[in-house]
Amino acid sequence: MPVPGRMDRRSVLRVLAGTGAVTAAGQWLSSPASLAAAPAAPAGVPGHSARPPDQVIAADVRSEFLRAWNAYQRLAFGRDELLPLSGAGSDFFADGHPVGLTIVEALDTLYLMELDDDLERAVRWCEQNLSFDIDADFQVFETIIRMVGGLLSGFHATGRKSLLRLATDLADRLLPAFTGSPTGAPYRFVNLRTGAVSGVENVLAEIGTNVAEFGDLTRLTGDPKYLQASKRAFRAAVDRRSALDLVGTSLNVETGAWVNQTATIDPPVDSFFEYLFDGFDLLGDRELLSWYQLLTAAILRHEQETVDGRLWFRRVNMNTGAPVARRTSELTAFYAGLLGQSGHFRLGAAFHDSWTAVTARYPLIPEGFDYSTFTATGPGNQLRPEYVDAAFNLWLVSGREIYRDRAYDYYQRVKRTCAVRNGYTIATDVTTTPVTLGDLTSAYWFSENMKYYYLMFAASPRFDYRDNYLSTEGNVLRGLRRP
Ligand code: DMJ
Repeated sequence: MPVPGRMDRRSVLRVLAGTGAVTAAGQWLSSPASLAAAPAAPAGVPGHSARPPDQVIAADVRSEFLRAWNAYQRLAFGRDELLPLSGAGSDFFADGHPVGLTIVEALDTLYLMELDDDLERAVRWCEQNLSFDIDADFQVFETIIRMVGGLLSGFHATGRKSLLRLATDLADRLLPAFTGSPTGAPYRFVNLRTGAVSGVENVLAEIGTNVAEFGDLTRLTGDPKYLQASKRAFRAAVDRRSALDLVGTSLNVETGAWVNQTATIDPPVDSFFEYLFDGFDLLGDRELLSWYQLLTAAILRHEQETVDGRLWFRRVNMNTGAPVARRTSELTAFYAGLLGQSGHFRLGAAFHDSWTAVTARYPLIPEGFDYSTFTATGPGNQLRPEYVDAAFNLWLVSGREIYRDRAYDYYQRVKRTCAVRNGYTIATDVTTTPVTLGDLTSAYWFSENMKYYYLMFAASPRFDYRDNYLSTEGNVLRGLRRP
C-alpha cells in the first residue's frame, strides 16, 4: 500500500467539486475566492456589535484555559483528569495506571495559545514519565483518539521526536486489537503489556475512528501497517452494509454478525462517518470518500426528517428503514460541521439551527434529547464540545459571523454555569436552576472546547485557517504553523 501523501484544503475542495458533492448549496467549496476571503480573522478588527472585540474574547478564553490548567498542575499533574471540586485527580483508562491524559490532550492547545513554558514542562513530563508498558486493558478507541492523537499533534506542534516515538510505541501496542481480529474490526480492549485482546462486541465509532491517527503515523514513519489496519476495520463494517446502504450500531468482530441493527448517526456510531470523510480530507483516500458518500446518501434518504420545521436524524432499522427512535445526543451536534465540510452546507447549517433552538430551552445542551417532545432525556452535560466544534467547522468553511456569535454565546453560558474555583466542571443536571454540577474536568475540554473558542477569535499566527485538519478529539494534524 502506498504511503499517503499530505492533502491540502484546495485539493480536498477540487476533488469534492469533481464528485458532484458540491451543489448550489455549497458554492463556496468550488470558489477559491470565497474561500480565501472567508475564514481569516484579522487581528484588531472590532467585534460583532453584540460581542466584545475578538482579541478580548481570545484573551479571556486563554486566561480561563490557564486557570484550569494551573489547577490541574497544582492538584493533579500526571493524573488523567482533574476533579476540580474535590481538588484531586482521577484515572481514565485503568485505575492506578495514569498516563497524564490531560497533559497529552493539552499539548497543541498550549502551543496555539503561545503558553510555551507550560508546553515545555508538559513535553518534558511526557519524555520523563510516559511508559506504555502497562499490564492493564486499555480501550482501543479512546487510547487512539486521545493519546496517540494527542502525542501526534504535540509532535506537529513542537517537532520533538520523543513524542512521535511515544505515539508509535503506543500504536504498536494497540495493533493486536486489529491484526488479531478475523474480520479486521478491532476488539474493544487490549492489554498494553501482553497484547491480550478482549471485547468481542464493538460499536462502529470504536471500530472506525482511527484512520486519522493511524494514517498520520503511516505517513510519518513510512510503515503502511497502521493505515492498513484502519482500512481493514472500515471495510469490515462497510462490506456488511444492508441493501439500503445503511450500517448498524455494533458488530461481533470475530463472526462479523451485526449485534445491533439500528442505523444512526448518534453515538456510538457518530465518528465512524466523521473518519470516513477525514480519511479523505487528511490523507486523500478516495475509497474512503466514496464510502462516505455512499453511506451519507443513505442517511439522508432514510434518517433525516423535519419536526416542527427543524432538521433532525432519526434512528432506523438498517434493513427496513423503519423508524426506531427519535432520541438523539448532544454528541450528534458534530454532524452539522461534518455535513458542512463535506459539501452539504445547507443541511449542516439547518442542523446547527436545530441545536441552537435547544439552547433557547436549556442553559446548556443536555446529553440526551428527544426532539419529538423537545425535552431532555439525559440531563447532564459532560463539558461537551460538539455544538461549538460544529460552529467552528461551519465558520471555517463559510466565514459566516453567525457561527462566531453562537460560539461566543455558548462560551458565556459555560462560564456562567460550569466555572468553579479550580477551573471548569461537568454538569449533572442542566434542567435545574441553578444547574447541578458534578466533579470532573473532562480531559477533552483541554483539547477541544477551548481550542475551538480560541481559534475562532484569536487570529492565531500559529494556525493555518485556510488549510488545516483537526481530528475528532480536536488534535491538529495539519495546519500548525511553526516559526
Ligand atoms: C471526544 O472524546 C471526541 O469528540 C469523541 O469523538 C466523542 N466525544 C468526545 C467529547 O464529547
